[in-house]
Amino acid sequence: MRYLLTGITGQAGVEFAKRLLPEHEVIGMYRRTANVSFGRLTEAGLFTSPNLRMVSGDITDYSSIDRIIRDYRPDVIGNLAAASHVGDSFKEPLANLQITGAGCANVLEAVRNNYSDSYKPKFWQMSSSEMFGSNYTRPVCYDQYNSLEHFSTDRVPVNAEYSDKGHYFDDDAFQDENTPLSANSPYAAAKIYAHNMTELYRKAYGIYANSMICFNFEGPFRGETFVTRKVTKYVAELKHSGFTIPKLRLGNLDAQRSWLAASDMIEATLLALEHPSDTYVVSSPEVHSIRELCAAAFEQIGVTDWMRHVEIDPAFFRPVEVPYLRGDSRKIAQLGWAPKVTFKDLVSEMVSRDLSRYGVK
Ligand code: GDR
Repeated sequence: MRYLLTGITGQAGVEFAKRLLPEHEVIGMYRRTANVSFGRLTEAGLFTSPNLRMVSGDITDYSSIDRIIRDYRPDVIGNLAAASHVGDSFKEPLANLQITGAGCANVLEAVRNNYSDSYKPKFWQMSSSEMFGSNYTRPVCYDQYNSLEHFSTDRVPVNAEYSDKGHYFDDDAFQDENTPLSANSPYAAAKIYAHNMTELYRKAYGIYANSMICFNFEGPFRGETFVTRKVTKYVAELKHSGFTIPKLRLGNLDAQRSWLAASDMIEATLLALEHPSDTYVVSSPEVHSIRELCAAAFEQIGVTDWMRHVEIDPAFFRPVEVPYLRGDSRKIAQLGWAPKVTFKDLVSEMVSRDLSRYGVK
C-alpha cells in the first residue's frame, strides 16, 4: 500500500510513519522552508528508510497537492497537516484558517478531481476534540438513564450544583459523534470547517473520507509547547540540573483532558480504514487535569510537592478555554478497538524519554 501523509514532520506524521514504514510505502509531504526540520524523523531512525519518499508541497496550495496525487497515485491519503497549537491560533487566526481549514479542502478537492472508476483512494482527516469547545453530553437523570441531553459548560459548569441534587452525573459527561460542535478557538473553527467538508465530500461525491475526531494524543515526539511535553521535558531538565533551574510557567491547571497514546490513536485510524467511510471519536476513557499530569510527571523524579516548581503565568491562559474533554469511543470500540496505554504509563514513557535525552539515568 502507498500512503500519502501531509504534515509528515509533525508528531502524528512521525508516529504514523513509524507504524507504516516497515510494511508500506509512505510519501511524506512537507513544506519547503529555509529552516525545515526533519529532527523527529531522524531521531526516530526513519529518515533514511527506503520506503519513505519525502516530497515538498504546501497544504495551502491546491496545485501542489494535485500534482503529488497525480504523480504518486497513493492508495490512502491522511491529512495530518495543521497549525496545531490552539493558543497560537488566537494570534494568527487567518493563517490557521488557511492551513487547518482550507488545507483540508484543498486535499479533498484534489482527491475528487483525481477520483475515477480505476482510482479511488481512501482519505482521512485528523479532526480534533477541540471542535467540541465547551459542549458535552450526559444522561439527563437517574430514572431517564437512556435519555441523553447536550449541555455546554458555558451554561452548566462541570462539577456544578446539579450533582448534589442527584439529577446529573458529573462523571458521565462525555463527547461522542453526536455531541454538537462549538469552536472555542480559531483553530477549532478551522477544524470544524475541515470536518464538515470531509463529511460533505463523503455525502455529496461518494468519496471515501473518514473524519477521526481524535482527543489529545501524546508521545515522546510531542512538540515542546504542548502541555504534556512541556511538563515532561521540564521534569527531565530539573533532574538534570540538580533541581536548580527556574520554575516551570504554566497556564490553566484545571483543564481536563483524555490524553491518549499516539500509538493507540494510530491503531484506531487504521482500523477505521478497513470499514465503510464514517466519523469516529477516538479517546482514552480516562480524564485527568493538568494538575494530575504534573503530579504524575514530577513523581517520576521523586518530587511530590511539585507546585514548588510551578508558577502560574497568565500569558499561557487562552481567551477562551476548552475546560473538559472526555471522549466516548464506543463507536470505534465496536469495530474492535481498545486503547492499550494508560495515562500513567504514557506520562512515564514521556518522562523516561526526556530523561534519556538529557542523559539522565
Ligand atoms: P490542546 O493541547 O489545546 O488540548 O490541543 P495543549 O497541550 O496545548 O493544552 C492542553 C490544556 O493545557 C492547558 N495548559 C497549557 N497548555 C499549553 N500548551 N501550555 C501551557 O503552559 C499550559 N498550561 C495549561 C491548556 O490551556 C489546555 O487546556 C491539543 C493539540 O494537539 C491540538 O492540535 C489537538 O487538536 C487537540 O489537542 C486534540
